[in-house]
Amino acid sequence: MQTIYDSFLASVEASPDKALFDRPGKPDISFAEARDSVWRLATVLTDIGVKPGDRVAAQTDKSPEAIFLYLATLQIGAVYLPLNTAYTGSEIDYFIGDAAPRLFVCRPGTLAGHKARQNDGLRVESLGDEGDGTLADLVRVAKPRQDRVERQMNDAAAILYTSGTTGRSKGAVLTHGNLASNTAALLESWRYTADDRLIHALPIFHTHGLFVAANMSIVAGATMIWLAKFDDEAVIDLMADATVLMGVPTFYTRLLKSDRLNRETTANMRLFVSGSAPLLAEDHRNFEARTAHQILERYGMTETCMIATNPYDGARKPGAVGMPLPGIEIRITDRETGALLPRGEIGAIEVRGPNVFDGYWKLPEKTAAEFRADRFFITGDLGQIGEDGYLRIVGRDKDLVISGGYNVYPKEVEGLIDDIPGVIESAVIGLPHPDLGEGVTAVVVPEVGIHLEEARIIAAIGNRLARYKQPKRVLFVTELPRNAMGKVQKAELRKAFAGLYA
Ligand code: MLC
Ligand code: AMP
Repeated sequence: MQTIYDSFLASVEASPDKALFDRPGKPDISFAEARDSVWRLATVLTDIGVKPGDRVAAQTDKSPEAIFLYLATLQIGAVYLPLNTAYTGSEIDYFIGDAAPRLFVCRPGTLAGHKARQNDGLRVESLGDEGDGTLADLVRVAKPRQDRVERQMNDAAAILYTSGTTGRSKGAVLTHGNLASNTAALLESWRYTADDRLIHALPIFHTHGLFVAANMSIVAGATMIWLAKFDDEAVIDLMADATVLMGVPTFYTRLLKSDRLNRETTANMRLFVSGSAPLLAEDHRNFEARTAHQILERYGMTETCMIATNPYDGARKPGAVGMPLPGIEIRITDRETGALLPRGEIGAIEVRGPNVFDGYWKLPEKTAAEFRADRFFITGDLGQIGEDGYLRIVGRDKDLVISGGYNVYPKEVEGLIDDIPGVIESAVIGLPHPDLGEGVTAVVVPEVGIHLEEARIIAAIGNRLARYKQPKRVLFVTELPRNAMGKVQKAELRKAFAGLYA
């Protein structure tokens, strides 16, 4: 098995002149041009003092240059740490404090503010999506560094932060072996080759856009048709010249709203993939009726990369996430005892394989708590394997809302709302949302005699929490439903307000 970086070099060798990035309205970037930029970036990173094992954190807009930064980081044996562009200053403070990166790359417009963080151990530079930024200036005059630092499969390649159900976000450390093995399993399962042309409309700071979509294209030697963000009409326009789309369920909900989604506009496409959140069975069926394509739903997680997929050949079943990828084991266990459950019963989904991460950054105890003694990782999802052998996810054993494919951890939002004067307590829940799958909703108990307003609650947490984590609606109640143990019954709240966004 080769690292992602070595596979990238092999793709360059195989077809140097082929486009890695096809950018509508802008010149293509070939594999060889990409390698040149990566090599010059590697020189810049080395000159800055980034050593093997050091973290390179990036909060950049989506651009080919950000992918070059990722590859150059791997080339010099450092660890890539991408950050959601929606994170606010206080969220960034936490990530930088926790991960202690050697370099933090931000957007040009935010450089002045972030420069204050620079010190002997941390360099701050900027990188824009138009070839701009202080890092891009250094790259322009740098000589290419061609050699690469040898890495083993169990060395860290990346850290992705994922929030915990308690406390702050945890950094999931992914190894070169995790990324390489998962990419190989996906290429085989989805028959992805150098002939594919992927519409890349996902953000590149999460597993889906970076370790599934981009890694697969880099390793296969395929072309990515590069969109800064998802736009349903632009995606439909591009389908005539593309073969694959990977998206979160909201992509498909929005595509279905367009009159132009039909057999003709999708005729050139061979594969539509959905993941990161449950795809509505209704959307699966409507999509097939309109286009004759069955969306292929798969299941994954930051800590495990991709776990299961519906078959490429064979039935892609609505509401199911299919079978484990090659080399990966899945089992369903009793939530409390960990005992294996008979086929068909609902229990905890556990996974083992070369895809499963190394552990949480500097948190050995939290890591240990989420693994069984035999190295199965407890996903926190609840599921069932049917007589047909397909895995179905039926719920979550973790308090988590997934809005448009982004995870929101209620505890983090509740903590901030509870600090607002006049609030006794709050419960943050996800309610069915026609566009985002789940809409983040806060149910707040004000102090007796205190009048609180929805807008004031949202404004009070506004600059401390990424926009997608903020409640779409705030509801006020006199008390929260509790069980005999005093635990807030979120299921009751979800039932009571189920129609809020209908
Ligand atoms: C944007 N907004 C969201 C949101 N995305 N609010 C809630 N949930 C979201 N997901 C807010 C913005 O802050 C803004 O608020 C308003 O909605 C419009 O912003 P926008 O930028 O125009 O939004 P849009 O482009 O329409 O984005 C929606 C989206 C995007 C669904 C296309 O969120 C997206 O690309 N999601 C993909 C997430 C993803 O890649 N997840 C994979 C995680 S990996 P306002 O109020 O300021 O207007 C993983 C593992 C696995 O989970 O299995 O893959
Ligand atoms: P993240 O922590 O962002 O990687 O999110 C991972 C979580 O997304 C999983 O634990 C699941 O709860 C959810 N998820 C991913 N893919 C699917 C899917 N196809 N169906 C349902 N839930 C999914």
